[in-house]
Amino acid sequence: MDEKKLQEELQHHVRHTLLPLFNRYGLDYSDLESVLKWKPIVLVIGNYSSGKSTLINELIGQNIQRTGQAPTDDSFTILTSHGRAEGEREVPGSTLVNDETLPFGRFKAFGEQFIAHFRLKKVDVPFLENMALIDSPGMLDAVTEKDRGYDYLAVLGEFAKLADLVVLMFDPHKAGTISETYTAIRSTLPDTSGEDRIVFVMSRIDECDNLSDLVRSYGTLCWNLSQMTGRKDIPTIYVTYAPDAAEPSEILSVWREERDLLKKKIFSAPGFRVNHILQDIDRQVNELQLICEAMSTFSGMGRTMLAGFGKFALAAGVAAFFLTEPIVKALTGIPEEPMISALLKGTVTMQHLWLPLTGVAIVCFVSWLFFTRWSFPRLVRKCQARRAGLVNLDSSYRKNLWTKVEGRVDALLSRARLADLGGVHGRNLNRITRFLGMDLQDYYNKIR
Ligand SMILES: Nc1nc2c(ncn2[C@@H]2O[C@H](COP(=O)(O)OP(=O)(O)OP(=O)(O)O)[C@@H](O)[C@H]2O)c(=O)[nH]1
Ligand SMILES: [Mg+2]
Repeated sequence: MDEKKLQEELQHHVRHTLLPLFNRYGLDYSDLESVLKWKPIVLVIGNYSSGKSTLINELIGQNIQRTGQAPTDDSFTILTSHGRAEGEREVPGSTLVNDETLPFGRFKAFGEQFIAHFRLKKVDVPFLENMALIDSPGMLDAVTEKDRGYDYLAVLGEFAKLADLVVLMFDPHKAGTISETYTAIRSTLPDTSGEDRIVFVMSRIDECDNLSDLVRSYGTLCWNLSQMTGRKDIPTIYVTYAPDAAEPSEILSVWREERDLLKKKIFSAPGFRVNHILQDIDRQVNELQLICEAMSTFSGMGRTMLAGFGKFALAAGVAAFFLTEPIVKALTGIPEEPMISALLKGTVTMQHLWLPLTGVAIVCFVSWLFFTRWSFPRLVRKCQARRAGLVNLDSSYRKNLWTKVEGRVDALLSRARLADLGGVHGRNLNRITRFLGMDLQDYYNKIR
């Protein structure tokens, strides 16, 4: 199936089936909305002077991005065929973050300094019609937010959420020793982008004096990566060089194929888009399911309690119906003719009934007051205190998601009303479970 059509179909499905539920449970779905909004994105990040802009220029076939040996570029630049108006070659950040049709509205929060370092360049090459490349300022050592004027790593994280492929570049001189790179790999990227979306690249290999120098640099990068990712298995690292900048040599001819693989991977990014969207939907709907499951368990507990309380109130009501009158009569001497004797004579009128019914009404009122003012708030407090017990946390995946949503559950519980004891959460849970089990699976099958 055509990827673009599938994306539209998904967008429609999400809007109609899921958004009302996200709203109902107050779950932020702006990440998902942003991803659904626009075209596939490849984000190129890495050390300063690792060859990011050179690679982008090569892919595009034009010298569009400035390159240089020192930290050269301090802007995030989107390169795509998109243009707001005909003839407009460059769109400033202020326009990008205010354009509803683009997924960059959230970047406004990073402030003026960031917006001044954000832009879109319109490039008329066919492959950029259905995708966008993002060039980024190089990662540096010993910089603070103050130096950059905005939170660079947070910005990187936001772009990584949108990107279908994150190309992370190193060069042999600084094979993974830059502090911003360390933080990006250690925390920013794992939180925002799936592991399968990150491509590690060692560029500028022509600058290695010989093969053993190259092997040493490669080994250093592997070692540093394993330290940074905390994983024992080393991910694939593509090795590459820029043909225009490199002196031709025998070593390079061996790596030509690998360069081609990297380029192929980048050009095939639009193919990962639907998978990326499905992964995001999967994660967000699983979060929603956890919240709904917690609320459904809570409402089940509330209903059980209400049923028990109902039985008690019924028994108390029956007792009140028959006992109110004798008690009042014993205390005050009225009424003259008790309801029971009128009942036996078959002469019962409203006059005989008002006292027993008042007794029943008082019991109902007191029971209701007791339930709403004491039992229900107590149940809410109990569920808030032991909220992890409301859901099934049988896998580390669910435990991870739970840490993200338990605050939301707490907030929903603190606003719980008696209406929450109806079947609405159970029905919503069924809808969500059906979506995850059937609809989403169907979409996964379509892209296989
Ligand atoms: N020898 C050689 N030089 C390269 C290669 N790739 C890039 N260069 C050079 O390295 C320098 C840095 O390249 P850029 O593309 O500007 O690097 P960058 O990662 O965009 O750098 P910043 O934008 O500053 O972060 C430039 O002078 C390029 O000509 C390569 O494969 N081999
Ligand atoms: Mg650059």
